[in-house]
Amino acid sequence: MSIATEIAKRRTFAIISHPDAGKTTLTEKLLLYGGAVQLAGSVTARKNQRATTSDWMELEKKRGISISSTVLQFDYDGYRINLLDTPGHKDFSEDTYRVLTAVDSVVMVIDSAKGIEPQTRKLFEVCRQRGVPIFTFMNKCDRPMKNPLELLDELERVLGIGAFPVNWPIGDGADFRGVYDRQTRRMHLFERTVGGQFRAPVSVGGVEDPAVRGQLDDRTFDKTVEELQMLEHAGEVFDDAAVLAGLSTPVFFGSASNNFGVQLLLDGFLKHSPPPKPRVMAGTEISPENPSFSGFIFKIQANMDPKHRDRIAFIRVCSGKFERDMTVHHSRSEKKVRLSSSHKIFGNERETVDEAYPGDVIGLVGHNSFGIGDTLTDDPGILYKEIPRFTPEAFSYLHNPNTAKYKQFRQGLDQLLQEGVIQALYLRNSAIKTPLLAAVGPLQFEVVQFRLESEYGAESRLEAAPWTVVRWLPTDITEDALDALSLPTGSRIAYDIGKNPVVLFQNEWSANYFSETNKGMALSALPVQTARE
Ligand SMILES: Nc1nc2c(ncn2[C@@H]2O[C@H](COP(=O)(O)OP(=O)(O)OP(=O)(O)O)[C@@H](O)[C@H]2O)c(=O)[nH]1
Ligand SMILES: [Mg+2]
Repeated sequence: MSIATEIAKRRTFAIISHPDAGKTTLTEKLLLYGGAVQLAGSVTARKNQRATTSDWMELEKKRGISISSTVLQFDYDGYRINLLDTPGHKDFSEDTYRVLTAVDSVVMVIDSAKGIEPQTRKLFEVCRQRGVPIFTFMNKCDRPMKNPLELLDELERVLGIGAFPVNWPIGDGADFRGVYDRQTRRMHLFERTVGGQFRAPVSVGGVEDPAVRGQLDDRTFDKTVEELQMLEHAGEVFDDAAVLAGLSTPVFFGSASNNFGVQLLLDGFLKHSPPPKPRVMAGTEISPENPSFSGFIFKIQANMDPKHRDRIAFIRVCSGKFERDMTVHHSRSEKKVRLSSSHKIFGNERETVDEAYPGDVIGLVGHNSFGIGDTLTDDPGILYKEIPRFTPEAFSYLHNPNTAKYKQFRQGLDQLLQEGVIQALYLRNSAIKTPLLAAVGPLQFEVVQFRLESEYGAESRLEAAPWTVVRWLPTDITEDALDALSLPTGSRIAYDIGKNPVVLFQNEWSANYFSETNKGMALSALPVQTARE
């Protein structure tokens, strides 16, 4: 098969939303269509515990939330689908944002009882900035929900995106009867069954068909007919170009936990979502058909499978063809590396993969020098700069209470630093060698402690640190200039892992005061990327 054919059948997307809207549940149900029924449960380890359940999934199970993104690849209806389930909690949003750099479209899940929630809104903004097409799934229709017209209105009002309902819910909560497909004019009846099976669609000319009419009480019927007429009257048509430009979102209603409306979503998504697009690099476009292989690492995770205590670097292929055992240029080390251990990933399961094409996400094992954001390519002229950086807002010391286990403690911490779970800072002129951890949110500290203990057998103790704001100083600042800075009370100078100087402030006010008293000293809220010698 030609590379163009391979590219055309790839669909790479992320599922995003506020915590608890049902992303992981939806992911699991989508897998049923990829013939992955027996494995579907491995995504939600907290629901179906499997023998291979890894430790970090153990933590997810305990807390009932996703703490890290999951990669799944499967085939459906002639497509090769790369699906990424993301965590909704804002403390883990760095991982989610990195995933968004690796996908070509997203499915935004909304809890129909709650509407647009804050985290959904933030993630949406990132997608809009990147021009990523968005498909919307209004979930939990089996529970009392907001008026569907109001939900559409929220999309338009709160997010400022046009909304086109592809299907429409009939009733809700205990009275939820199914969805009406506005394009095929077919009604899909919902039946509550254990295990979330669904009944085959009933084909009708319209809701007035007696077979369907008989299923609905007068109130539900009247309401549905009225709503559908209103939608028709609005006269909006499905606009593919607007969807691809991220200006309009196709909306599907359903219930993930009941596996209802999931196939309609999947089929509608595949029909309208884009295959891999060219990537822009320093103003030039790298087309997926470019004969040179290229891709970038957007995620690193160790110890996913307790049976193989190793480290996987996830790469999104952007151009050319990947072949196992190929030798490529690694941007960070500027060295040639041979990629011999490549895997197709399915949750925490893996399988050797011999070739991959643009759009594919594959896992590379056994390269400790790989870092998040690195480019791997045949053509050293290609360098992707896709990975966003975040400002930490939570700070805490991490003590090692057991000196006999220092090695394990250090090894585990270094791994977690490489995964980008947290950053480490070291106070200047300090005798204390305890690492000061910095993270986007405090739940990450809990993840660090849990993983240190379960994966490295190292205990740790957290101690609150008094800062809430960090700012990077110019990298070329001299030690004398650092001595000369006038620091507000309670502020400290520290170094990041690349030995770049930063200032820690107790609050925003103190950071502003510093800028006033140290005129001309530029502070950056984003971590600088260069490492000082
Ligand atoms: N009633 C009902 N409950 C649902 C539905 N879909 C998901 N849930 C429940 O909602 C809860 C959250 O589901 P998850 O799939 O874990 O949510 P999530 O979006 O992955 O959450 P995070 O990953 O933590 O952001 C679980 O208890 C699900 O069983 C649905 O269609 N109807
Ligand atoms: Mg989840």
